[in-house]
Amino acid sequence: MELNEITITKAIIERFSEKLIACTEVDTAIVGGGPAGLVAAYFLAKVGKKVAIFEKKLSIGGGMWGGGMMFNEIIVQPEARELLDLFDVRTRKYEAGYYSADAIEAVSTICSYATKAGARVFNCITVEDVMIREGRVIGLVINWTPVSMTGLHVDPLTIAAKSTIDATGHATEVLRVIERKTDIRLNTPSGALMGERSMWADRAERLTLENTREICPGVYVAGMSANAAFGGPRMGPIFGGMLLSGKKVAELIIANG
Ligand code: 48H
Repeated sequence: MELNEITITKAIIERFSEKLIACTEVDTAIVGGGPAGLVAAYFLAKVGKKVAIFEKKLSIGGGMWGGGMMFNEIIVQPEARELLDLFDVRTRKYEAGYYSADAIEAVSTICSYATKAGARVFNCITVEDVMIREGRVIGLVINWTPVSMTGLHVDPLTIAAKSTIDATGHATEVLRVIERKTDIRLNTPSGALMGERSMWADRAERLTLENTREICPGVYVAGMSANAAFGGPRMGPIFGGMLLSGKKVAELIIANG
């Protein structure tokens, strides 16, 4: 059989369109495919929720690929190691309370679990705005990342979501849009984004979990974004809080129906 380039082209266009159309209305839209977003996607998809991750970069994994300062190893605490066990990511004890894992194995394996559980990942798509009805976020406004990178004037498309997770890391991009463009008050002590504080790993890891919650109607915050939203410190290249936050946010969404 001779390969036909046009058949390949049609197959890609049709298959991608099917995938995107199927995700124009989802149970949960996850903004950001870093560790928190990927873990949340897995736990939601596993119980049958329709989940789509929108990731602005070409690759998923966020800040986890680079470990600490591009030394591509991550460190996790015993509680998070159990989660890595569940994902079949191999860990090695460094000393009591500290386990290491290969960052590349962690990202690729967790993503594999999430997609095989049914979560869809749309890379190269930036969430640039939200849709609001009666004080609630009911969906997202998306566009190709190269559109914003090149400054092209191209109008976006929209996705309806019963719930949204801001898992955009340090940037808190969804919350920034909500703060800038809507009258919605965030569920933080100040009612606004409080901003990330300087490094304090122990406190930061605890606060990441505590601050993983619904931050305004329809929007949950997870991972580094939770620290930045609630004024928590950063923690450096320890990833247990990110992974456990992804699990917690999925559990909250499942509990809220
Ligand atoms: C689509 C977007 C948008 C947008 C951003 O940064 P991440 O890895 O986030 P987490 O919270 O899963 O993990 C944080 C961790 O990687 C980290 O940075 C740590 C532990 N830092 C400690 C320290 O002290 O520095 O992933 C977020 C993802 C990225 O891939 C972005 O490209 C993506 O979100 N993203 N995707 N639309 N508007 N904004």
